[in-house]
Amino acid sequence: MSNWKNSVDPAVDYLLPLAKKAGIETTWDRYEAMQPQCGFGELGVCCRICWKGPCRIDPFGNGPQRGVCGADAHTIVARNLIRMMAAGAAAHSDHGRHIALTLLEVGEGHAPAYRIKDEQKLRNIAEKLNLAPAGKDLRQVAKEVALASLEDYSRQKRSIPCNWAKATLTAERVDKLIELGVMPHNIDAVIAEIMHRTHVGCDADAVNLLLGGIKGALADYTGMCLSTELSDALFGTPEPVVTQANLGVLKEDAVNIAVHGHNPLLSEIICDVALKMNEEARKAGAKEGINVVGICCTGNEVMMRRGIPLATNYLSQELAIITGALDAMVVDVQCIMPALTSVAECFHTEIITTMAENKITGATHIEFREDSAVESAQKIVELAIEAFKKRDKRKVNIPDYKQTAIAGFSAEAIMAVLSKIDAKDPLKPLIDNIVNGNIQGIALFAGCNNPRAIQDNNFITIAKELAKNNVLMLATGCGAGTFAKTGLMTQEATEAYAGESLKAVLTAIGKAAGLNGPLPLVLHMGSCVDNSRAVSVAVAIANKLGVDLDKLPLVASAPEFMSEKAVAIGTWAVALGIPTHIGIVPQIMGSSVVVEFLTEKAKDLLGGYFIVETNPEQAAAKLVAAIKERRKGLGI
Ligand code: XCC
Ligand code: SF4
Repeated sequence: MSNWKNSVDPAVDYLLPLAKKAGIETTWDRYEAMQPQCGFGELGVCCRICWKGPCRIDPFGNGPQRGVCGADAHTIVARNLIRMMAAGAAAHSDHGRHIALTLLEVGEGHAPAYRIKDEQKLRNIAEKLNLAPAGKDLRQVAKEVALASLEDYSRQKRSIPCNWAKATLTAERVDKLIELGVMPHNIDAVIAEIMHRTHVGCDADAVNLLLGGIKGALADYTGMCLSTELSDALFGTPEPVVTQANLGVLKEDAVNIAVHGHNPLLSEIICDVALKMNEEARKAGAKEGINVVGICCTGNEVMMRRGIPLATNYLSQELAIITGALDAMVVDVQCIMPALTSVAECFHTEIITTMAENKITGATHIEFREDSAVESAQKIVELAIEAFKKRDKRKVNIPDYKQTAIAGFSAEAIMAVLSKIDAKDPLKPLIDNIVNGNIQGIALFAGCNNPRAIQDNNFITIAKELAKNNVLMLATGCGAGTFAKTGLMTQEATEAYAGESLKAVLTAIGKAAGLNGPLPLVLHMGSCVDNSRAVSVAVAIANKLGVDLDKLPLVASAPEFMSEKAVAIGTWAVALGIPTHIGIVPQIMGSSVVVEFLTEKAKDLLGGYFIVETNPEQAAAKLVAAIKERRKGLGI
């Protein structure tokens, strides 16, 4: 792979040769060693669902066309795909359950480490869920909201939709999803149903399987949505905050602790505890005390709520250790490379797992429980300080790369900014500018990195192209990480890359909001679960215009996706009516039925559809075309 560039991140470029020299393997080495990857797997035509298999379908038509049980390529591809959606939904909604249970504890007065930081948000949620919060005591409201959320995991009546899905989408969309039989009634039941219908000898109709998958993806949406909103009630609704991103945020003279994973329940407490333990760190010789930094979506969570700097995004997580300056990496759930402990063996870094269901061999496990969150956090910080004492100064190589990033554009924050222009009707300036074409449309960037693409390159290339075409951009997850690391979440980026009319609008709004210049080119909306924030903005616009989501000039892109969660997110975006680009060829190409359904038929059924395009320039062109088509449909 000598001509292949691994990443456009300069910090990665700086550290990879050092890793190579030291004989430390990274994800890119393992990716290279894995070539060529299995062609059957790439097409999705390998089935391991029962032990009569594994079975694989010959894509050229010469060998077997059916598995031992008789399943054809379409059934096999569809089953594999919707199991991924179920896993994605399980991940997001288990995270959501954890937050909802904590909120319940707060309501019942059992979780002293937590409190309701944003009372107004909690009351707004209660309104949305029709819980009539007026006059009720805050703890009572917390309890009722938690129970209404947990109902979405336990309701048995199939005819009653999930509270959160119903309360957060347009009425027209809710009706459509119910009519198609894809509206979830119970997140857990829908996930179980996917596992059931894909068991050997069950659903063998590819389209019916895909509809089951779409229901699972909408269960994923439900879990993400409640996860985001309840986290805001507990930890505060994000507001714009200026911070920094990339590995240069690590400090030579500090105890560096990275929080990595997804769930803010522990990382929030670690941030609180770290503030109180600076003196201990200084006593151990760290002149600058404790420096907490983030990785992946835990990083996004604490970045947007607290301005904690973001060290890096998914694909370069190992490199945080290779700087030699990271004293502890605290991980919770999802997207944590099992390789971390092997890399850490070459350094003094403590890898600390915290969740009973997520351990890594070779890591130190400090179990996190809501009722003893502060004690766990203290132990973790103490361990980091101990590790710092063992740091080998000769191995420290902190890349001198970091960029300013403005994070924290929750839907509420966007409304607050817009209300500076029109307090009575905050959406009006945005909608007026969409209608008059100053803003051509809105694009949401989501998803991961994948070594199948040059790290961050697809995100950056597409964003610059869309900016030129006056598209307003939002980002979450590791996509947000990319933009933060590369300086595209700054006012300067707006000056440099936005098309004239977009620049004028962002400047007018930014100035009205007292920012002394434009809004950043890409608005940071948060972590993966926070994709639901983009939906709430879109739903507000759709309701105001009196149209459904599939009429809006709104597109989504996951140009470097890899996780099952991203498969679920992409699918619900399509189900909500959004043209959704993916920049990695999905493992479905072995079935013409599945491909055709997701890229074409879905459009008639749901309004949304997948666009598969690995070339970022062409992807941008296709996204712009999708936006133009929508504008035409609206007659604007
Ligand atoms: Fe994971 Fe959320 Fe993907 Fe990043 S973007 S690699 S899922 S951390 Ni959601
Ligand atoms: Fe083979 Fe059918 Fe078993 Fe899959 S379910 S492994 S196709 S026999």
